[in-house]
Amino acid sequence: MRLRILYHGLGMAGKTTNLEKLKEIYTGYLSDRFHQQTQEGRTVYLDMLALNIKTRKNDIELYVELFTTPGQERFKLLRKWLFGHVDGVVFVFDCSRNVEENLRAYAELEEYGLSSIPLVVQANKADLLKDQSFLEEVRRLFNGHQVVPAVAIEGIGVAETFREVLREVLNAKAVTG
Ligand SMILES: Nc1nc2c(ncn2[C@@H]2O[C@H](COP(=O)(O)OP(=O)(O)OP(=O)(O)O)[C@@H](O)[C@H]2O)c(=O)[nH]1
Ligand SMILES: [Mg+2]
Repeated sequence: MRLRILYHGLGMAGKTTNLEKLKEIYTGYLSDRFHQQTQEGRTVYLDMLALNIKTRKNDIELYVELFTTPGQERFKLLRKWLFGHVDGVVFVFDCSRNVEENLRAYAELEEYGLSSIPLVVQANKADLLKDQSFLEEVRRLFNGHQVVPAVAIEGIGVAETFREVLREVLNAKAVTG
């Protein structure tokens, strides 16, 4: 089964960091990696990581492609294409930025018709949280979605986020056939 998962969020939210860490965690499962094009640490085009894994329950072989969207506004067309071919989304919420900014990035998903597909929220940069009640606010905002706290740069919460979105995507597939 082929699955595509998109990591979306504000520029600098930690999308690429998630893929870098997953690459380390799933070293033995790497299929390929191309299209990475960065300039001074920013994703210019897009990142992609492909994994060959098996489901634990019924041993189904999965080919999972993970993408990140570039933060820059000028890749609207690429985004439109990407967003049209996605099975699940990780919304990387940047806890070091305010809610309004993050919600603007979230609104882009709705614009592209991705609001009804499986979605997991990663509350990233949890190390920069001054106030734990902020996390509660994020949970309230995304009521109905899983919110996984993470410090992507340390690899914390990265695998949990990926497993959660995979679980939700597979559940959705099982329901829709
Ligand atoms: N403090 C902290 N910094 C983080 C964390 N995760 C990522 N960063 C840093 O945030 C910056 C941006 O991370 P990237 O992964 O490149 O972000 P991105 O979302 O891919 O950014 P664009 O490709 O420009 O959209 C880098 O300097 C990372 O080291 C985290 O959990 N905590
Ligand atoms: Mg990036």
